[in-house]
Amino acid sequence: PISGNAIVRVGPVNPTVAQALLENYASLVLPDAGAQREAFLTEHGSSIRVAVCSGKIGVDTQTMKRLPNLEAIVNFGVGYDATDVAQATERGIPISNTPDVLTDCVADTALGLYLDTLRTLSAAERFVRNGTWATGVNFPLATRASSKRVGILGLGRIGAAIAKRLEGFDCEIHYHNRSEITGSPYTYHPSATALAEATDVLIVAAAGGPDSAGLVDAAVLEAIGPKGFLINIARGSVVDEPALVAALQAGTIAGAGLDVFASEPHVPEELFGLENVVLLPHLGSGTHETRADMASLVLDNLRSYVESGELVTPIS
Ligand code: 8YV
Repeated sequence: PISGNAIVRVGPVNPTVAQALLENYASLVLPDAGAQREAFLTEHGSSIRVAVCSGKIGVDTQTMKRLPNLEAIVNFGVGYDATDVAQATERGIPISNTPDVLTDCVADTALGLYLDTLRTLSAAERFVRNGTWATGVNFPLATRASSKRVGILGLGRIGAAIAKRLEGFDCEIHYHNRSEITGSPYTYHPSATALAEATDVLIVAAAGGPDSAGLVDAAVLEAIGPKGFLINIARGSVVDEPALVAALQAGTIAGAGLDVFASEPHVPEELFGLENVVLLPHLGSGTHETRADMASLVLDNLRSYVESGELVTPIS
C-alpha cells in the first residue's frame, strides 16, 4: 500500500481532486517555488511514489529528477505536455490522463469559436453593448460558416468530434494527422501546409508536446491566406505565436479563434485591440459536468494505482 506521504500534488488541481487528496490520502503538496520547494524536495523527494498534477503544471524535467522513486503520474486533463514524458518513459513511469470524458465539451468549444470567429459574434455583442448600434451604424458583414472546407489538424478523439459536428453544418472535412486513418471518410493531406492550402478554416486539435511544437508556422499561416481562418483549441505551443500575431495584424489571415496560448495565462497584448480575433481563457473542458467527470477519473486512477499498482487510463 502507498501511504499519503508518498503521494504529492504538483501545482494547482481541480478543487474536488485537491480536497480528496487531503481528506482521503493526507497527501503532500509540492510548494510552488523557491526555498520552500527546495526544502520540501530535500526532505520528501525520495519517499514520493505517486505525483498528481494537471495539464497546466505537470511534473517537469527538474522536478521529476528530484523524485528518484517516482512510480506513477496521475494527470488531470487529456493533455500531459507539461510533464516530461521522455524522462517518464525512460524511467518506466506510467502516466494517466483523462481522455473521452472531455471530448464533447472541447469539441463544443471548437464549434463555438468557429461560429464566433467566422460570424464575428463577440465583436457584434460588443457593438451592441458599447452603444454603437444605437447610433444608427450597421454592423459589418461577416463570413458564412456553413458549407466551408474545414481542415482538422490532428484527427484524434477531439478532432473527430469536431468533424462530426461540422458535418451538421454541411462542411467538407479534410485532415492532416501523423498517419493517414484507414477508413476515414475525410480527405487526408500529407502536411499541415497542404491541409491549409486546401481549406477555408484550419482547426488545430493536435496534442501538444515536442512533436507538434510550432507545426503551424509562418508557411502554414501563409497557406491559410487572407480569406482563411485559424481555430486553436489544442495547445498554444502547436502554433508559432509571434507569426500568428503578425499575420493577424497584417491581415494575411482573415481571423483566428483561440482558446489556448503559448504562455498562459499571458495573451499577447497586441491581440487585445484586434477585431479579427476571438480570445478565450482556455475553457475548452470547463463545464460543471465535464470537470466532475475528469475529477472522478483522476481519483479512479489514483485509487487503482494505490490499491493494485495499475492505472485505469494510462497514456499509450
Ligand atoms: C484542462 C486541458 O483544463 O485536458 C486538457 O488537456 O487542456 C483542459 O481540459 C487542463 O489540462 C487542466 O489543467
